[in-house]
Amino acid sequence: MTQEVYSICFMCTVRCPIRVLVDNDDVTWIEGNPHVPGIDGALCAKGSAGLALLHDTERPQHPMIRTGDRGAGQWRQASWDEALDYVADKLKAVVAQYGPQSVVFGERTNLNTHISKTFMKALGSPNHFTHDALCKGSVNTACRSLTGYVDPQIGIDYGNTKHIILYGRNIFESLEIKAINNLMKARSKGAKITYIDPRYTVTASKADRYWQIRPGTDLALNYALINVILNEELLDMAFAVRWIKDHRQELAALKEFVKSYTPEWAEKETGIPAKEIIELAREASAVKPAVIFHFGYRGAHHPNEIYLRRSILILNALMGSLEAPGGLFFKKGLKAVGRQDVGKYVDQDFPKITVPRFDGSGGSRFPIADASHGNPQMLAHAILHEDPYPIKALFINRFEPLQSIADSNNTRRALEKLDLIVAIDINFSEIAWMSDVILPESTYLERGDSIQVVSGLKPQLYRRQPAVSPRYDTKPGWWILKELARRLDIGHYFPYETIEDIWNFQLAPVGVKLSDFDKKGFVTLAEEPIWWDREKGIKFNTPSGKFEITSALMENAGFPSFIPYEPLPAPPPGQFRLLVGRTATHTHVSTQNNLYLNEVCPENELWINTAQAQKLGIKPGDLVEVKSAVGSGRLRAKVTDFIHPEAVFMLHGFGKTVPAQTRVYRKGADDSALQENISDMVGGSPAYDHTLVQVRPLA
Ligand SMILES: Nc1nc2c(c(=O)[nH]1)N[C@H]1C(S)=C(S)[C@@H](COP(=O)(O)OP(=O)(O)OC[C@H]3O[C@@H](n4cnc5c(=O)[nH]c(N)nc54)[C@H](O)[C@@H]3O)O[C@H]1N2
Ligand SMILES: Nc1nc2c(c(=O)[nH]1)N[C@H]1C(S)=C(S)[C@@H](COP(=O)(O)OP(=O)(O)OC[C@H]3O[C@@H](n4cnc5c(=O)[nH]c(N)nc54)[C@H](O)[C@@H]3O)O[C@H]1N2
Ligand code: SF4
Ligand SMILES: [Mo]
Repeated sequence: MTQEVYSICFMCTVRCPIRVLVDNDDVTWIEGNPHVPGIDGALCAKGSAGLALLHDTERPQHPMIRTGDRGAGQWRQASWDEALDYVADKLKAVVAQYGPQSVVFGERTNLNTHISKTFMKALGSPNHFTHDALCKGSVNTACRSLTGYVDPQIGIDYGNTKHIILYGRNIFESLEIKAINNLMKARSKGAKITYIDPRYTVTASKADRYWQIRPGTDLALNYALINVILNEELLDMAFAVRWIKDHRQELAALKEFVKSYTPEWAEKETGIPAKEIIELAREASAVKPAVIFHFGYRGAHHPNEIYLRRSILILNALMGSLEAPGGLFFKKGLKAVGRQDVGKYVDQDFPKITVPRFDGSGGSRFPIADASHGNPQMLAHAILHEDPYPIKALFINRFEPLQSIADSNNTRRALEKLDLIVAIDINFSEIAWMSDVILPESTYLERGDSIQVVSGLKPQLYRRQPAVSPRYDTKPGWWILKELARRLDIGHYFPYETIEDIWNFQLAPVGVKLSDFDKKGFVTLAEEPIWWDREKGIKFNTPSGKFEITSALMENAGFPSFIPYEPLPAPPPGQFRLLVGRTATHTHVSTQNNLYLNEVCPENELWINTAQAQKLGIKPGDLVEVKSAVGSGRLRAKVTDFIHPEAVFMLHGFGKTVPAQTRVYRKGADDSALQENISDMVGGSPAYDHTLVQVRPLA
């Protein structure tokens, strides 16, 4: 008989709710949860390819202990007891000699992050980091500097917008199902899309206005937009008076600051006609506050990124589009509906940790970056230079330091120095292949995870539950960490045996029962959307309780709230800015070897402008070498007018070196081997789009 299991997709970290059909302990069908508005049964290509992941024979099938040199691919099969004893013994030796701070734990934020953090706190190390800074650290800091909230606490009301402006937010390829379903609904009601990117993407093809901006010049565009809005008095004055701190002085100072940044000036910098910049300002203002200037995630990463993200958020404030239908809103959590938060093991009492973090996050190096996530781009530096102290052991869970941190050759050199590398993974990733022990996790279809709280206009709870039993000798991450903790005599911080124990512990304070999830796979805690009163009730979380154009967070740390525009020099002849991004059919670096997805997109290509390719003698499909100051790669050329002449582009996540991933082995090039490890030291993001590369045809 067919069973129906409601769960949560994990082919990427968007975590769409799913319904899985199961026959004889095998998955026969996966679809979006039809009960969830905005999902309406939809699933993306990656979500459907969960079936191929489940049955993949090219994933680790049992614990493995390295027998040959690091990265040589020589392993012996081990039982869980043996592998965990091995890790615990090594870890004890490292801690005894170098102290607990010499252990670093890196992971992609996931539902069990409260358990991983518990592990590190119990061990006595401050060095847990997540991927966050690599994804959107400067967005996080920009949001905090102006509103007091981090970006995950700010929602976007796609469904009711009348105009959305996207700066390299390639939303129809780098997608989230709910967001694009809602945006398509808004579009059918007449909403406009303006898309800005040096590269013509699928999103560009759906936009009403597309600007092929010169790479790295979005800040010039925004200063000019602010100039027009203030000079033509296009702003939402009622909102400004009520919610912008010291609005009179701040708006006057802002007007003065942008005085020389006219649309005509911006045209020279960006390549966008002045007339069109003025038109956008007027069009956006005409539908305010139902307008969204999307703060973006990954487009335009340069060392001054924080100022770009801040300028985007300031445009929203000028349009009054904060806590406005069709604009941005502040997400409401469990407290907003009078409930307590879900239980988290990390909220227990731990011995105090006084050593600083290894990455200088929230401290000496990145004073205002979000230290609850850290700055993983410092990993190689900290290991190689023992700065601020020796790092000797690395735990990696659901994260790929060898492809997700810029300058992977340097990361590889640093990892060589470690006494212990442990990878909890579902694939033979680059890091798994380089580790000493692989602890294979069961896939999301074979395991349950901690409860997911989805804050928003209506706070909701979701649950990932196992749809089928594990195909191989794999275990859930929460089990692995508990078993390891037990061997390190810190097991009492992990008071659970089963996933049901975890769920019950988490739900007890909320007053929700497990059976409440049975009918539809989720629990909604509000009947109607919760909006704060725009007159009286917006709870900005800044020191002033208002939107802070001059930011206390930035100024108190010695950073100016604004910087004069500094032109990004055009690349010298024969060189290009290397831009990177995602495709709809792959997740970052995880799915390239997936049987189905590999068939759709088996390798990456180098997008290069037609005129530039001609100058270099490159024809479509030619093999080219791309070289930066730190690395090189080879891939085929895609010669196209759809990219700005100053830039080249490649998809992230290819150029893999692990032979066990046979479908993708050595296909295409790895962007992380080319990118220089440069950061926005204020915001915290790496400047992934800043590197210059040379391109030459290979005979
Ligand atoms: N299919 C799929 N969807 C995903 C993901 C995935 O892995 N696969 N990952 C999810 C995650 S974690 C994230 S962070 C988001 C990322 O979503 P996006 O932020 O939309 O990220 P990218 O795909 O990296 O696209 C970045 C775009 O920015 C452009 N760009 C580069 N430089 C500039 C510039 O100077 N100015 C402008 N205006 N544009 C520029 C690039 O050409 C590229 O098209 O996607 C999410 N959705
Ligand atoms: N060079 C470069 N670096 C980047 C980016 C870029 O465009 N270029 N993009 C940045 C962005 S936006 C982001 S969000 C980050 C993402 O960085 P990552 O989180 O590193 O990337 P992912 O591909 O999401 O996942 C990485 C690892 O998780 C493993 N994995 C997948 N599912 C599971 C699971 O269920 N359990 C376990 N244990 N492991 C699992 C995969 O096998 C893979 O090894 O990268 C950032 N870094
Ligand atoms: S966007 Fe696709 S892969 Fe990501 S969680 Fe949703 S369905 Fe799964
Ligand atoms: Mo991301």
